[in-house]
Amino acid sequence: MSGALDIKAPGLKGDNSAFAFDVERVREDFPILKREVYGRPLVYLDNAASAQKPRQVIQAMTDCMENHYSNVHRGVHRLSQEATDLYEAGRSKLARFINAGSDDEIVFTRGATEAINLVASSLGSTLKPGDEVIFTQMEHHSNIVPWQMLRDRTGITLKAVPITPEGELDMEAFDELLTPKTKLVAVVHISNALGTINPVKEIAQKAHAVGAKVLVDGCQALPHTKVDVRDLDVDFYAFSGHKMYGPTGIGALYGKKALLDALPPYQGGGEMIASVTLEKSTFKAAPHRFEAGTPAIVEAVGIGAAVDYLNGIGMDKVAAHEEGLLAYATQQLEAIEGLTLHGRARDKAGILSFTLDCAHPHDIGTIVDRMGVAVRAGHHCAQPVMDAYGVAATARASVGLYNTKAEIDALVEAIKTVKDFFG
Ligand code: 7TS
Repeated sequence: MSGALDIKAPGLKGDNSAFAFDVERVREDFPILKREVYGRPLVYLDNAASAQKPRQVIQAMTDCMENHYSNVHRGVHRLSQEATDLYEAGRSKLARFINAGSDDEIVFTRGATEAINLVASSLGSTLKPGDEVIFTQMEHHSNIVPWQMLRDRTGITLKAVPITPEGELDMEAFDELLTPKTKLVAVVHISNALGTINPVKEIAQKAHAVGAKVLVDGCQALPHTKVDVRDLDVDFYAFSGHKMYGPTGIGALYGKKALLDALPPYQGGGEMIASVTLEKSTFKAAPHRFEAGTPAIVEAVGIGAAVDYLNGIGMDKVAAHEEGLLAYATQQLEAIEGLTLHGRARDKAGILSFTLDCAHPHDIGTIVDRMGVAVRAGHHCAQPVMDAYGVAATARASVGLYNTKAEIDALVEAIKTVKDFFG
């Protein structure tokens, strides 16, 4: 196929972004997309919950386990050195992917949830009653609950930025909430429930002007768009591997080096110490001071392979493909009578939350599943968003780089079947 995408095999580096985006070629990389569900081709539109894995990621992890596996950072033997090199290479790839200042600014965690809890625990231990943390009504529960738990432990004050009917952050309200008492602003980059892309660069500038730090939950952003943490000038950036075509069990916290080094450790144990006596311990510098115990070694290799994979395509091409799908899906869904789309931000990613006036979201999810279409139904761990729209739940289709217009058509057909069933 002339001009077609040539995704490289694992281990081979190179930027293929000069090639055209050929979605059929991309789909070949994802073995699971060949399977059927209830006798119909799988249409996977639940990428915001977790994305499928290309064989390049699967093979890189298998290769690590078959040929290079050992514990890391502690062995003098050959395999331990190879495993350590592979593990650290995963860190380097992530650092370059988000344009961190150095590899030391990437702390491996279990995922975004643990990355946020790390900040809430470590930075949280430096806060005092009267200090304020601002989050937003658009957060996933993982960027709400840790702050409420911290408030209950320390007596800090929490403030929430409301959202507009279109599903954007109310920036005037944000300006009013922000004061010299604000120590941290915790905000989602792209909302998992609405698809809204938030102005995190502007938020960071404003927060820094009052001396506050900024933590961005980038879970939904990294798989879909180019992220440059230094251009955004955020202090912390949290994300998960499994949403960016990598494995579960790994993610990372980006943090500015000076900030990470100044924070107390999160968990204690092996590998994070400089020295231990029965009386006291001293700790390594970041990132190792935050990585107690044996880490997710094979998964670090997998997330590195996912970065190679995305770089091989080019994030500009991924974003453009998904923008096309979003525009098409929005147009198609809007044409369905009785369907309400929730979240109409001007700057939006490929997430379509909707309700039907004739059917509950769980019924929508169950019936479209019988037609091979996987969407999520529920509150999407964003109950305050549901409250804002006065609904208990929505059905949500979320696109990934391998989705096609034909799959959007399949979704639309499936929704029409739901309407016929209940209508
Ligand atoms: N932040 C956002 C914006 C998310 O979408 C999610 C997961 C998380 C944090 C938590 O990520 P984890 O990997 O630590 O669990 N979101 C979803 C979702 O939308 N449906 O299932 C999980």
